Amino acid sequence: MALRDILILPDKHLRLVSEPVDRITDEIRALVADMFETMYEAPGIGLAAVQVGVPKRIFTMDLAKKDEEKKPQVFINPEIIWSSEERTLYEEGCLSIPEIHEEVERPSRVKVRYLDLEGKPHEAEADGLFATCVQHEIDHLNGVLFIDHISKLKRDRIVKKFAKAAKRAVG
Ligand code: K1U
Ligand code: ZN
Repeated sequence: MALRDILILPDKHLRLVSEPVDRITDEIRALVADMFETMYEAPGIGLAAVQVGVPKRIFTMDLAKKDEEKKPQVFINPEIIWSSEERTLYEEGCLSIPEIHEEVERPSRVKVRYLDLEGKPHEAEADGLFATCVQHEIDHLNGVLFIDHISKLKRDRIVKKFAKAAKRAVG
């Protein structure tokens, strides 16, 4: 297992549309193990493969609270097959946009279809933070960031701030 670097805005790879996984190989299993290590170390509650530079339709998630046992979950080729009309506001963060938190409105409940690491199909009905996190991560697989759901004014400010920091980092 190894820690991988998390791509930070404005890295253009974050805008790639990830490709479906056609076969679960040892390489995919190693990637997932590295994603869990990277997500726990960050720390985060979710991580999409594209955030570590691998544009494949995979994300990891663990919504267990600090005092609870770890509950690692992996979603391969996830698809939202139903969304509620009802919408909820949640203050989101993103490991690729550190220290920025903004309220995002999304469907309150979704049904998600996905494969596990054995290639077995599953369907889950999600609400609360589970629903928010699934939608945030599937957005990553489509090259969408949570700042795309906020006002243009706020988004432009955030993008400018990160572009400036990236420029400073290269000297
Ligand atoms: O995809 C990511 O960038 C991970 C992101 C997931 C997420 C957070 C909030 C709403 C929707 C999706 C994070 O994990 S940001 C860090 C975070 O939320 C957190 C970190 C430690 C403890 C609790 C939460
Ligand atoms: Zn994110």
